Amino acid sequence: MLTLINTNRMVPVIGPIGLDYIAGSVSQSGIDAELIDLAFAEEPSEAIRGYFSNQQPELVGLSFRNADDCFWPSADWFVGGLKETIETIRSVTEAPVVVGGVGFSIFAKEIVEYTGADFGIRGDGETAIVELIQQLREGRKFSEVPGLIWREDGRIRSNPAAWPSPIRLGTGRDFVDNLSYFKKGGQCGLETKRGCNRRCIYCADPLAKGSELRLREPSEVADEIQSLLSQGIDVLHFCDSEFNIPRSHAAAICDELKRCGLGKRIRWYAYMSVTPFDEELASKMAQAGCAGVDFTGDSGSPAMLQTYRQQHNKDDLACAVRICQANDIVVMIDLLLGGPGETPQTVQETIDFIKKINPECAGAALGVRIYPGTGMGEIAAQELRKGKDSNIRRKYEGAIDLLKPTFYISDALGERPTELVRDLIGGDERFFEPAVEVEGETTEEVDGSNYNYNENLPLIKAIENGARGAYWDILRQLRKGQ
Ligand code: B12
Repeated sequence: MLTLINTNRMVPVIGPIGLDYIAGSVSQSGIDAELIDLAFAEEPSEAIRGYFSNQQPELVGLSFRNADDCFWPSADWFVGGLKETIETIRSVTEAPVVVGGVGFSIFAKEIVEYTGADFGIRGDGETAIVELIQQLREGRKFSEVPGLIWREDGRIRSNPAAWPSPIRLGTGRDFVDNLSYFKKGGQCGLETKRGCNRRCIYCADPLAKGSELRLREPSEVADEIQSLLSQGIDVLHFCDSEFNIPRSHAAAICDELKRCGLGKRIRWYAYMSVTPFDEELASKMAQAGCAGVDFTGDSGSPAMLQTYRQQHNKDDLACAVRICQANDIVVMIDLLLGGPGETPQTVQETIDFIKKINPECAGAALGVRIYPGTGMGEIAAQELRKGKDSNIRRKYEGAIDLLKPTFYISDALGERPTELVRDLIGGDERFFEPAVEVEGETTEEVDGSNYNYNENLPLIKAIENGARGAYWDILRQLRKGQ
């Protein structure tokens, strides 16, 4: 028997959809699985001790979604908590522990090392965990388990990431209490594909999901939506890195949802790249139930778009906003301010441009989380080799350790970059602003003006009061209503 544990206690709660998919695959292989959901536990260590007082599984699998909240200056870090959870598990069971999840996969070896876990699986969990259980039962040929990280002869060994292609996922979605997540988290996730073939310098998605696009059959996605609908869930968030890459698949998904009559029964949101996008796709999306899109806009400065290795230009972004609005799709633009070469002028250029193209809202995130194995990781390493650390922001002491929240904010923005950005925004309510530290607290705890979803109290309250949808859309409406 396999015991799966959701370790993500961030609120508003987001369902551990990876565990739903994994449980589907494990049960198809004839292995029983049970869930300890720490998101809903009052006292996590009590919940763990209580469970193991009368259960002895053959393997304990922990899902680790967020290594940190990726938000400066909050910089909330969760790997320390994961280590404590593993220590608690060790004190009550001899069963081996395996960790997986996006946050895990970005830092796989480092996390196995830091937390003392027996195993980790980098990449997709569905087939890898079944193979691990089989190898634990007989053979112990760990080199045959896709994506596995394990200890052998005092060192850590690893197999290539588990990114099977094509992917076929279970559609039952009945392992996790999705309805409770929906009521407390306002939306429910599902995927239409995995992987991203773009090379944006800051993005960790290719580390966790691979650079190959691994598509799901549209009919499988529609079946999954039917399962969620039958559980009472009708507001969804596609969990693809970018829904419209490739465009043909996005269009095929929309066609299928329309064909099944789902477009009128659900509302959904997605992350999207600014290109490829056009009238026809927007119209298909609207007919398939799309309520809103969060574009990876990044910047309104051509120089910064090039630095980030974006494929779109300013005109594409302006055009994408117009097309959405013509199709009643609400638009959020995610900005990434403070990257290499950012200056007060490029920030001003971006903010002025966003004001002009007038999306419903824009997130002005300041500070780029630096991940090892990305373009940002290389830039930061090069600067550090030259003895330059003035662009690096962090809250921890000692040597720079990218496992811990480490950000890049161009020093050209001066001593008080947050104030600079907020001044340029000038109180324009379409923008979610970077948070300012107020006596050790960040402003989201004070006035809810930013869009860190970690402990976002106004958001939690709105969902309790019945709000549903993407968080930026709920926050946007809250502000309008004020
Ligand atoms: C969609 C999304 C969102 C949506 C979620 C909508 C929803 N209803 O689900 C929203 C907008 C709400 C969101 C919010 C946040 N997100 Co987000 N999100 C994503 C995204 C794009 C997809 C996540 C997902 O669900 N994937 C699909 C599932 C099925 O995949 P999975 O969880 O990885 O599971 C698979 C494997 O990892 C593995 N696995 C999982 N568990 C286990 C367990 C075991 C034992 C094993 C063996 C394997 C295994 O198998 C699974 C199936 O193959 C990812 C990036 C990405 N492309 O993955 C970022 C991402 C996870 N988010 C991230 C962050 C930071 C956040 C926020 C903290 C941001 C913030 N400050 O507000 C919040 C956290 C919210 C919360 N309560 O947890 C970061 C985490 C990075 C990090 N440093 O750890 C990511 C990686 C984006 C990024 N590159 O920065 N997010």
